[in-house]
Amino acid sequence: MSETLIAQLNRLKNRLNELNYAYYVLDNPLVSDPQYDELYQQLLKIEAEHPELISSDSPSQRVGDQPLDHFTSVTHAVPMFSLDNAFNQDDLVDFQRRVKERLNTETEVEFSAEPKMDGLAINIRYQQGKLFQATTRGDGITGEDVTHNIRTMPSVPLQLLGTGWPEVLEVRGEVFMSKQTFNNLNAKQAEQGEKVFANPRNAAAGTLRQLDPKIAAKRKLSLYLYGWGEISSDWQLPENYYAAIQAFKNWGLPVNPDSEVVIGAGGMQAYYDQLQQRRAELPYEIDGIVYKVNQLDSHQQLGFTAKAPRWAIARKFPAEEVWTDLLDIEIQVGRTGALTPVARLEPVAVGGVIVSNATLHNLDEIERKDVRIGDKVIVRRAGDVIPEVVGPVIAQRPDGVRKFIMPTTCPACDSEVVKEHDKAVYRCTGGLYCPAQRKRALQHFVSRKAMDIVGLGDKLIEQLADMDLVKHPDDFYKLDVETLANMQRMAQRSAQNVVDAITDSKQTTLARFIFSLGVPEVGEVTARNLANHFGSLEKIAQAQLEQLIEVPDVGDIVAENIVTFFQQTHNQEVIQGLIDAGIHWPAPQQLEAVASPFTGKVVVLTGTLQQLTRSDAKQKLEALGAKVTGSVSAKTDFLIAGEKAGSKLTKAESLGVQVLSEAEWMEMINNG
Ligand code: JCF
Repeated sequence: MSETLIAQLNRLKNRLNELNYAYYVLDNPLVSDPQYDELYQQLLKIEAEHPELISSDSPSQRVGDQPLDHFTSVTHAVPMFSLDNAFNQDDLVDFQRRVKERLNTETEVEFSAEPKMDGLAINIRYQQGKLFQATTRGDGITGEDVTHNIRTMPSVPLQLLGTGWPEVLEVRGEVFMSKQTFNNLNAKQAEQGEKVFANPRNAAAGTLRQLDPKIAAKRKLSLYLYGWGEISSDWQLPENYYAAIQAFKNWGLPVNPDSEVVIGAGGMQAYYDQLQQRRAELPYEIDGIVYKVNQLDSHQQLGFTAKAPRWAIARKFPAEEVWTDLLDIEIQVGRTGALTPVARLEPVAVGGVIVSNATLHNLDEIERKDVRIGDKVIVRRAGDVIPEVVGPVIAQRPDGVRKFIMPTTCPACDSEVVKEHDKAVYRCTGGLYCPAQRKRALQHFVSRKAMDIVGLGDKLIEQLADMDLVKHPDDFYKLDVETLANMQRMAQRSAQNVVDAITDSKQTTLARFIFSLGVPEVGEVTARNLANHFGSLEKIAQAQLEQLIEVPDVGDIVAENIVTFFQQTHNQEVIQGLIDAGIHWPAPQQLEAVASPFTGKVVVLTGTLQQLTRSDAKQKLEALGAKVTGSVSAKTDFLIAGEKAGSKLTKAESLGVQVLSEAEWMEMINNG
């Protein structure tokens, strides 16, 4: 065997390991995907020609050929503990007080703070720098050997990088599935008629529980390390926890980039606040924050209770997923007649609010999830997302549950219900005859991004519509203070405020007016594009299909909807009524005239702005000819970062995207 071939093979393996580390752990790719593939192919070629040179730490050996036929139990060298919980700031203040007392100190304690990953705890043992065994936490004393699955995870090194690692190194962390991977996986599972997972945690658990490593290899699990088990005495732990974790990172092991060192209860609270804010936009799910005393000799002094270390605590976020009873399924009729099944729930706290209704989307979803009336169901509310029913808890299904049946006539107007061709949507055919559709159209008309009439709430509109005082949007402008003051929960003063708001709304923009009409599938952006393109209501109303599809965002179906809408005598009458009531807007500005540093640029907004709302800022940028998008990529020209900007800012900086503060942006507009 030639020495040079072995040397060449080792060089390739080392290079691939390094590139893998840069990509998966540092999140900072050094080469393009094809360049990586090319090197990998070279490795495969040599190994194919010389199978005797294949070693278990080769990047080609992540996925074993044969499924296991059973799992093996493994007793942990050092038990795996869980954590005590804190549910509010007071609990954290208490925690620090206890720590200070036991350490006999008066000074504020330094803590490491890290997101608490919602996944599964794992122990990974390296011997002589090579991945030896990976085990689940199990009951903390014994777990199961899942080495075959952990090996497939690209972020887990088969061979530690660098030098100086101990002979035996056990690292501990959380295996999880990113939100993105989870969504892709479920979409694929559904498409193939396979089981969909309730949440990323279950998907990760289901994946680790597979005997065949090919499944884990396909599902892209992730790992962040947060601790250690046995470590041989040839390596000296650093002075603090945070530094120990960073040492792991330098050996090629993945650690959470969002962890920080904070001081005292105040520091813990500040970290909680900022992470809570970013929770929805984090790429992974978390159920709280873990704080650990940073100084490692203090860990010795503090020790353990029966089940958890005294030097650590988990501050829980409000649960985003809870179980409750599904009392009934009712039908809600939307603005365009779509029938949406809505779950009536036994009220329950989820994501920090009390929820008693949740969407079930459509009949297909109900059937796919097999949700039945009377079931115990999993309810989810993440960030600002509308609460939804994830699925039934089959193990707790009571006797006598019944299946939901889609009505054949509209519950609001008795008109026939039709199923839309090729879609999951059922629709009431009642149109504006249907009181439910009328109410939704009225609510849309006054909504914030439409005519923005504050004070005309949903309940008030329901009453006005039920009493036939308002049938169509133009009727709002005929309301007087007396009529409104007679409504439930209204007084003279609030009635006057509503009338004032209605009057104020008469001065608007063409884009808002178009949007408020509620033409099917004409949203805020399309309405603005129509207004900019045509410049006047008459031109839009008279436009032919061919002219309409020239407008950005407008396709065949939307164009058809627009033509049909303006052809209907009834709609023409309502529009005339609104114009007669005095609704007006300024003539549109000539868009071509505004040339600015933002013309033709792709801009992303993030963080909290001080001078403008997010939607006004977006409008302003668009008026300057910019395209405003939601996420940062290599195509982004500018990121405008308000206060508390988070991951978008980090990403922009790593991509070299120009970042502007709100003030810098304003200055550019004013001078440019
Ligand atoms: O992210 C987690 N779920 C997590 C769990 C983080 C930690 O730092 C932990 C943990 C469980 C036990 N630390 C311990 C000691």
